[in-house]
Amino acid sequence: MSARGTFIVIEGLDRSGKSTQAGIIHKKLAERFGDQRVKLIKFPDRTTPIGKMIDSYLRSQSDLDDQAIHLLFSANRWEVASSILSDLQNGITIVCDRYVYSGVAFSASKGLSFDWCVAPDVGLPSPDVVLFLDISPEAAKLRGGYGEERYEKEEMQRRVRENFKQLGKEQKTTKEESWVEIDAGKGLASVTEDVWTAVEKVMGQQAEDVQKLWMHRLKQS
Ligand code: DGP
Repeated sequence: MSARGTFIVIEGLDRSGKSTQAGIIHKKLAERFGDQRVKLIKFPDRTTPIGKMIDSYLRSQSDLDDQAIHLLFSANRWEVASSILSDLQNGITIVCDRYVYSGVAFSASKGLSFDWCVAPDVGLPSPDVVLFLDISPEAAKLRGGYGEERYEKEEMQRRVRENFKQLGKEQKTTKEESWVEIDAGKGLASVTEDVWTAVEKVMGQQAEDVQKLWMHRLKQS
């Protein structure tokens, strides 16, 4: 068993149930290990100055070039990279609602190249597991609230889903971090069970050192 915390990332389309599942995992882990040993974080973090710019963009109150908003999303992760690292090293498990995979999947769906999208996030703390909550855009659309923000359009979500799947394929090839696809179109209890099974499998199994994400991509270019 590793003494450091486990870094658990939850990803998926809008309305896939990510935030609900992140909350449930956080609660269950806190019950098991204590409140002080588990943290729930979320990207974008809309509370920081960069996060406020992102929030304004997502609510269509401001416009930015696709490249500029992509870099802001990445900077929003880098703002807390060192605190993620020190928490993990101090034995705190982190449950993270969205991470770099959203960064690539959403921006690439606007036509930016995959390699360009990946680059700013290279070197961030690498998750120990990515739980990808997979749902069809049609099913997601039927869930409440869809359509309020900039990216919540069926055609865009379709491209985002394909990009997530491409990222999953690449993760499986490189085996850099473990990628678990979960059918999020099922009922809440069933999704919760699948998510929890995946979490239990990885808890405490990680290497002692937190890896830097996607470094091999940098060396290739
Ligand atoms: P949320 O607060 O989880 O509902 O996410 C807000 C929206 O922003 C959602 O449509 C997904 C999108 N998003 C999240 N992270 C990124 C990112 O890093 N880059 C881009 N382009 N979009 C993102």
